[in-house]
Amino acid sequence: MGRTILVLNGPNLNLLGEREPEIYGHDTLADVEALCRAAAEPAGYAIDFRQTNAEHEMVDWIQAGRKGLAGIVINPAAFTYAAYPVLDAIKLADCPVMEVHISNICRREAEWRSHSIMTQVCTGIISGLGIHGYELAVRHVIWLRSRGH
Ligand code: CA2
Repeated sequence: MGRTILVLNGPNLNLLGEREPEIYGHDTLADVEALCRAAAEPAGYAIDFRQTNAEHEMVDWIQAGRKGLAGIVINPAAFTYAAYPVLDAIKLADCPVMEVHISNICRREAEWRSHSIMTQVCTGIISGLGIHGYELAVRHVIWLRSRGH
């Protein structure tokens, strides 16, 4: 088991903090990265933090980390709803995979945002806790590993 947690972010999250702050808050993706590092590094884990707007890149990154990672934390963003290649890649991962959404996808204005296709292949989901959800997901991976899961 490795000591790296891969934190993946899907399309448009590079704009976090610039749009719709009433839903997603004012923090940027750099703030999210700092939060993840602050949770992981004192426990002896490294964070590999990435964002992409391209589905094939997301699949490649999950595949590359298939073995040897402590865990994956993923906010699939709009890939959540229809990106079956990403779902298949997650299914093949050999480590815990935590799905994170900044907003509560079950109480959004658009009904389609409630139905994640990813949850069925993830270890768990955190949704609606803002960027704190990323920190909790990182801590959960570490907690699982400390108990030999
Ligand atoms: O709540 C989340 O974290 C989401 O995964 C964000 C996705 C959205 O499609 C999901 O339904 C929920 C991406 C939202 C659009 O991108 C933005 C990025 C920054 C600021 C505003 C929107």
